[in-house]
Amino acid sequence: MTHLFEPVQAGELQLASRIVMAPLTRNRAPDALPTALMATYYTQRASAGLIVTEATAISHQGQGYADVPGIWSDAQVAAWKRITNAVHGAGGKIVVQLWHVGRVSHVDLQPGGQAPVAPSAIAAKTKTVLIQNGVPTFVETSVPRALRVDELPGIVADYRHAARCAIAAGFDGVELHAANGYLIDQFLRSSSNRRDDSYGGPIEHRARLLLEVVQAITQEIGGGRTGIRLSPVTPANDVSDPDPQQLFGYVVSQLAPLRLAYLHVIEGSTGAARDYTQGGKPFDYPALQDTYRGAGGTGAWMVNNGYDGALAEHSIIEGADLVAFGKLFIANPDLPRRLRDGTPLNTPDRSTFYGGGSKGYTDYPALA
Ligand code: 8OZ
Repeated sequence: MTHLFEPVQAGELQLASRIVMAPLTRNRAPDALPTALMATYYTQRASAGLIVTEATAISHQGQGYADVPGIWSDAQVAAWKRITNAVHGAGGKIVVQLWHVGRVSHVDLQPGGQAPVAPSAIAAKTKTVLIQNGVPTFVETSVPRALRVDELPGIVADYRHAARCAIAAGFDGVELHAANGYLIDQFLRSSSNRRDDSYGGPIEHRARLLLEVVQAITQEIGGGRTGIRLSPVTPANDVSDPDPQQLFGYVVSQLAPLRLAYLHVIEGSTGAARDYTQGGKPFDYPALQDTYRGAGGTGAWMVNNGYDGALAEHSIIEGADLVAFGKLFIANPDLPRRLRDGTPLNTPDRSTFYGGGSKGYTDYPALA
């Protein structure tokens, strides 16, 4: 495990190793406010080269699950500041993942009980979680309404505002969540985007919202503090596209000039098969990276999905710059040390992934 422990520069982020804590939804922020327990959880994991926070809503409308945090209000900024201070005090680096769920929501989570918003009025065949009488309960997502074109500048402005809040809260940067079938990915993929205006139809139209959002964020905080997460073939949250290679090749070529800190690519089906494909042929990730580099992209290349230490080491040798670990970081607060020393890993407990308190959150043992 030598390569994983080399320092690396990702835009303006100077990282002590290639080991990243992946964004992980944990549903422990009632009223969308980060808590002291979350500070403990993240600080325990500060030996990561970089922490990406759990997906964090940019606005009330961007919320889609019970007890996920937000980053749009002064109270949220103050609460996150305690977390970034604690992580920095422990020598870590942390960026916040900026999230708008689009149609993956429920009227009970939306302002005024309104319908969630989406590129088109097509419901996602997927579930979300509400707290009903104190009990986390899976429910079907609500049928969304299609966003009017004159509403899109407001959404871009919400992302920009959240990026400003992130810096005010002391984050080292932000990661734009453009993956896993949430709002930006709903615009990208043709199954969820049936628009016939300048935001739907050809690839260049479907990528427009993503590019406007990245431009707004980078204007606000600089490309060197901005990363982006993509999932070219995941079926998560009921999205698909017949030609992901073309679609995401276009996206990364357009991102190349923005001098982003990193591109974070989920390989295969999120949290599941790495060899999952859409569009009838295997997705060529090295070709995607070549397209980005060929277009002048300088950001670090971060890979994710089902990595263990050996596969991670191999991927760095093959040209990845960073590897994000999810479930392994849930169960092993000192994951970098365990990977370095070859120490056995704790096993994650799925029953405590979403919601609850310290059990399965801050009580996994670290080595003495
Ligand atoms: C698991 C449960 C809820 C949300 C993602 C933000 O898939 C999520 C998520 C994961 O990106």
